[in-house]
Amino acid sequence: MSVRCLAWVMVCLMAMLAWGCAADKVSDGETRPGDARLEWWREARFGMFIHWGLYAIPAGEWGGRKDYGEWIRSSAQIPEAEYDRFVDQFNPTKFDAGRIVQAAKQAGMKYIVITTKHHDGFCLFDSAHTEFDVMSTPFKRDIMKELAEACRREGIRLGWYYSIMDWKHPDYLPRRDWERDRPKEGADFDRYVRYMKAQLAELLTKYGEIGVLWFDGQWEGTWDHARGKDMYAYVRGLQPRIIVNNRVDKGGGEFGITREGYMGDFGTPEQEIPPMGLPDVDWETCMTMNDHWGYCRADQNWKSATDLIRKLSDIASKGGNFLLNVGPTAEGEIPAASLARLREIGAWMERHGEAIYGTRAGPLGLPKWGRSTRKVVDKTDGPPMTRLYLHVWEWPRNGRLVVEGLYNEVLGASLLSWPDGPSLNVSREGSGGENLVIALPPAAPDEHVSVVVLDVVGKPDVAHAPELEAFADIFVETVDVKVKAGRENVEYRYTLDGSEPTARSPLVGKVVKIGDSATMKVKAFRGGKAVSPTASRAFTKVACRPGVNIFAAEPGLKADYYEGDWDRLPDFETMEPKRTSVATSFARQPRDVDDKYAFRFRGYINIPKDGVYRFFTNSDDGSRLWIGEQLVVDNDGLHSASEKSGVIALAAGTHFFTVAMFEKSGGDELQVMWEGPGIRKEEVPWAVFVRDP
Ligand code: FHN
Repeated sequence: MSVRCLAWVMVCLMAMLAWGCAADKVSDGETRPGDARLEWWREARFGMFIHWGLYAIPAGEWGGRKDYGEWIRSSAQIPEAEYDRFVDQFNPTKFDAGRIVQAAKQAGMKYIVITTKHHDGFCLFDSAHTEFDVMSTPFKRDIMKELAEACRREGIRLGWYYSIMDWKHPDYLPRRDWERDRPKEGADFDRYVRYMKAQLAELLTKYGEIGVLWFDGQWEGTWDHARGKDMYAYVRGLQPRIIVNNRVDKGGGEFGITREGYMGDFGTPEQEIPPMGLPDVDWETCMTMNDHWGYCRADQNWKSATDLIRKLSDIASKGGNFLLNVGPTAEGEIPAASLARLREIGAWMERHGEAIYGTRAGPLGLPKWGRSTRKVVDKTDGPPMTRLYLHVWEWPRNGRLVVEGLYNEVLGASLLSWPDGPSLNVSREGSGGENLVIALPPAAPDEHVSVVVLDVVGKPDVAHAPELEAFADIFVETVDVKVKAGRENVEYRYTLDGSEPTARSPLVGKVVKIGDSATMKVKAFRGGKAVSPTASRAFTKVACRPGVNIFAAEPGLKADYYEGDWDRLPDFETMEPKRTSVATSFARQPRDVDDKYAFRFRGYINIPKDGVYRFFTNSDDGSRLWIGEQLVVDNDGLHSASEKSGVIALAAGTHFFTVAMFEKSGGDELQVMWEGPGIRKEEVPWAVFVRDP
């Protein structure tokens, strides 16, 4: 290469380097646990859920009712042979994968998750392991193959929904309790899991790269944590970069968020949005546009486009993804009412997608006027900047948008839908100037949600009340209290007599050790001025509950077994158990039915040291835990597997111990954990339980 040519190349390289430096780097600014696999998914924020199968043929109508959906086989108790007749009727001649994928893309959706096999066991793909699939229908086309090709063409990520529960496969257990024509003799659940794995191998090797595996139907007793762990590893082995939801396992707790120790890359709240969001957790709300996942002709209870856009705004403001469902008809088309909403959402996303894609949870909580999301802009010519997107749901009539408790220096404000428009005037109000006032034009730029872009210097500096961290509100000798750090350049000052902290109150060091009952109040100060509301928490010094004397004890607990149909725990003191056995585990106890039963475990617990203990139960359905007559954990009611806890001060020694649980239908978890002096949270070891002989 000549010297002249080399010089030109050097000039170009330098120019490229300079240009590269000149471009600010916009990101969500977070380095989160979990690996890069999820980055595209976190960036995407918005996807399409598709529930489609044989159930689209009856379209919700059966036996005079019109309100069924994808559960119609089970809910209407349709015998297998009668339901199988739909196979010969499935011929969605208007199905066009490209049109469906374009509808998602134009709505601003970045990924699609479709039911390859729902609970009825029918497969929308060509499976070598069953005849109960689309190739046995008049349609005879591999719908998943056509969808995968359309997604590749349109640059949309594709995910598979796959139901663990299967009402067709002879090896799946349990049967539906109304089924009389499908005896369970000979059923082999391990053989069913091998069938699942064989199908998943087809789905993960024949259709190219799959972005998400969305398991469902994990709640029945035959599926357990061990199988969930094994299945997660199996799927990741087939496609290492695939993202797997938490319904592969049994750890979906409140809001479908994964409890510690369970598998799954993201939580799956369904038809709900966690009210306060879930910081530092990956989660996705899935939701229907009307009241059904599968097509229901009579269901015209459609959410408005404004409602759906505000749900998207709410979810993104809390750091979640939104998986919005469509249920295609038997002809293979997305219902017109769904398409109309997708178009409206798409028009909004065209102008406002920047406030959703690649953002992180907003720092402003739940202001009256709407929500917020944020991105970090690494400036090349100064400190990092935070770009706040203020999602204004209710446009202020007085033209003043008040953003409370935001201390950052403001660089500028504008309307996202009018990027070339004039900057918006920003002023400050409040005793410490902590409230921003943004002057807005009289009319809202958008009928659904308008977005104001607010650029501020540095990380969000918001006047949230300090968070006080301590093991419990009760203590025996002393309790250590910490303040959760989070804001830069502030001092936390406190009082213990319930008075308001001032700039002269003591500083909170690493920890505040409290030895007598007290109400601790904490406030943040900067330059002698209060820059946060006051946080307050009462701590009470208590005596340890004394143990009881017992004269003889055998290992284990007595397990009383009851049968009945409850929505809450009954009063077992008024009931005779069907039988009583000895338990050495809270897991699978011998029972005569799969649903509508209860257990009460009774005996004693040996407490090793004086101190405050926190007990937990994780159960589906309700459970409660007592020490003596004192109710310590109340986790009662009808719910999926979820965890509750309570605390009690106990003296070293033996204490009466009772746990009760009931199971109405579906899953039947019961786990009992504890945490205490020298004990990190763990399942209570059975060595500490004893019972009367
Ligand atoms: O039973 C299914 C239901 O049919 C639907 O598929 C939803 C979507 O998440 N998941 C289960 C209910 O939790």
